[in-house]
Amino acid sequence: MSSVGSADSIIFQTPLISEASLKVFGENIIMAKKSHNQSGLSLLEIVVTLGIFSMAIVGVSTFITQSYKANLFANEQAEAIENARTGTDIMVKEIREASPAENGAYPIEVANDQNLIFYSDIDSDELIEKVRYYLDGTNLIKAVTDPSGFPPEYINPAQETIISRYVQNGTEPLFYYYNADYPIDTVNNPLITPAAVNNIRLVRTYLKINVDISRAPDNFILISNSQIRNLKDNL
Ligand SMILES: [Ca+2]
Repeated sequence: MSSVGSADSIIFQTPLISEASLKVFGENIIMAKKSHNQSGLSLLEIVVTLGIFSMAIVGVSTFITQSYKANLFANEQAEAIENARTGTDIMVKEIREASPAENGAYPIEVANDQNLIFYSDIDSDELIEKVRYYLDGTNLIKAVTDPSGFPPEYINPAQETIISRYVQNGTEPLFYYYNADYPIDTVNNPLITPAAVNNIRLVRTYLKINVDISRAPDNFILISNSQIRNLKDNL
């Protein structure tokens, strides 16, 4: 009996231990499986997330770079236009005040497409300077020669300054010249260059400004007119 009993108890006890052990073991397996499955999914998720994140970073970087470039172009273009505008305003006033030179020369000496030489008191010191505006590549240059000696001569070295950069006229004229019959006379105007200086009454400056030649649609055109006061026919 006891043996049976013990056998029973053995029989009885063994399943108890086995069941518990199996349960724990089974849970461990399930947990291990779960754990294994979780780590697998996480790795996949990490890869996918990293992929998406990388694409997002590239996208954001590209956007920021393009925005920065666009902004940089806009700022540089605005600055170039402002400089050209300021330079042109001064140039227009100086051309308007063109006067006979200290040595008696005619107010305008050379009137070509991209080269204008005239005389004007540009610094209000009651002496007439010789002024030259010309295009050198994409730079609009101003060259000023002070008179000296007696009788006065214009033999001093010219003081050159860059008035405007990024002038993209290429071969297009920087200056157009008009006679006293403009705007009625549209046949002879603008005058053929080099213009006969005696016929000039009005000078039109034409600047095409662009800091980046590859962005031609963004050309900024600056046009100004100078009616030369001392050459008006009614004086
Ligand atoms: Ca002067």
